[in-house]
Amino acid sequence: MLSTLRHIVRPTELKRRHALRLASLWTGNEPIQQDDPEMFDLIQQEKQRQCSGLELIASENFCSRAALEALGSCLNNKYSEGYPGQRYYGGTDIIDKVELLCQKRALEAFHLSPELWGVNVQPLSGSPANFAAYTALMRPHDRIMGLDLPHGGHLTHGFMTDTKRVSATSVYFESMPYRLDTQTGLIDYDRLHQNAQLFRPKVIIAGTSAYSRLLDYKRFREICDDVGAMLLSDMAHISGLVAAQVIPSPFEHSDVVTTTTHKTLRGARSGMIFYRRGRKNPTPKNKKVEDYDLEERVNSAVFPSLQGGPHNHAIGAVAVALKQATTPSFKEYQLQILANAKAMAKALLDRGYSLVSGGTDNHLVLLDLRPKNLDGARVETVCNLVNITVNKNSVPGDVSALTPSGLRLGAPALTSRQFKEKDFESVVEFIDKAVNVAADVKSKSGKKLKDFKEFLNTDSETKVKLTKLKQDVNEFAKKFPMPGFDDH
Ligand code: DSN
Repeated sequence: MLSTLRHIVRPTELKRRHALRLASLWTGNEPIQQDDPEMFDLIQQEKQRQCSGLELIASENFCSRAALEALGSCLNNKYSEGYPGQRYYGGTDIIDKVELLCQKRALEAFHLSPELWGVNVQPLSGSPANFAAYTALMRPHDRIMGLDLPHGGHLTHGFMTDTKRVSATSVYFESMPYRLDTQTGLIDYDRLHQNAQLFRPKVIIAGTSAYSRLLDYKRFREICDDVGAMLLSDMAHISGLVAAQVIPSPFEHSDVVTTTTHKTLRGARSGMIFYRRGRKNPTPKNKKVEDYDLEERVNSAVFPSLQGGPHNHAIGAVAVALKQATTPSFKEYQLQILANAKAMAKALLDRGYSLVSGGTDNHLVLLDLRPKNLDGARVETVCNLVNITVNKNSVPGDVSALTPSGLRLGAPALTSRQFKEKDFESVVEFIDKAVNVAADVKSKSGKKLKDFKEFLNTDSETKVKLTKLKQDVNEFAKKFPMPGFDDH
């Protein structure tokens, strides 16, 4: 009996002791390759994907090595609820310096005087920054107008459908979108103005997620002044271009400016809210002499209303990127983004493609696939199989969000890999090949996206074409340098 029991208990006990021994040997200083080979392997795979593919998501970029080093630093370890000089935790003297440095660099990067602008660098990303800005500017159920998502706006700008208030912005506030003129693909400012006169919003948002033209901030300001609204500009997509002063800045005309920090700005993932300080400009309809009171409202909206401890590693890494954003090389980089986006637009037009608004003035193009009898979902699926990373996107007139007709293509990430105009012509050639595969498969498969995907995965002739295209894409992409990490 005893020996049987020993037989049952012993292996378990041995395992327990072995685990304990291993645990006692663990110091926390082991490299990830040793400590967590499974995660290490996934990271290697993702590195490979990034290095061997063509990254065209307009909101993505490759962060610098220096910023990634700050992101993966000991700054991650510190709690610091509150603001510099007024924290709810001890040991924050250095963290205070990190946050103050980030604030100072943020104002410098966007050419702002600290007398006229302040900045909160604690928002965790763009959506939290926007919701904090709304919380600062509005009471629940106050009215807001932003560009409709299917017309190029962002979810957080108040997106709702006929049957559902999708974004929390439309749940907690009353949202009325403005749209593009579907003929020109440009924002219909006249219509926005008319509707704003009726809707009387508290806040109008000048910001976009998939719009390839410049915004007329002066016009937004005039509309705001006419209807007594505040102007919030969300420059997330274009903040690098704004910092480099290669496109118009929203700051001159806005009350509040929000942004992410990892798109054209090329920093770590985070968010910022800039707010006006000092005397308000009188408007034709409001000549009262008043000072802005946004600092306290914005800061308390971020913490304690919506967030807890700031992500100090992200704030440190953003500070690094903001320093880079003041250099001549950064300006050159932003000019190259504009040149590359234009080259991509031209190459697409030369091949007979249709672009919403007919071209681009910024970092992205929005391809309308309807004339090709295709949609963004099918082309995105094919591109994915050959390591071209793009995203399907609605274009004006679309009804389905699942199979929208557009494809959004951005230049920032590949420009960070030193791609020039002629390289973007090659990129368009690869995209064109993927579109041709999509057209061929669509003509041979059933009506549904499911049928299309099944055919793609099973038809041997298509598989051969895709394998060849992927190989060509990989060979081409690997020739370019990758900032931030080594490709092995
Ligand atoms: N999701 C980002 C974009 O792709 O535009 C914005 O937050």
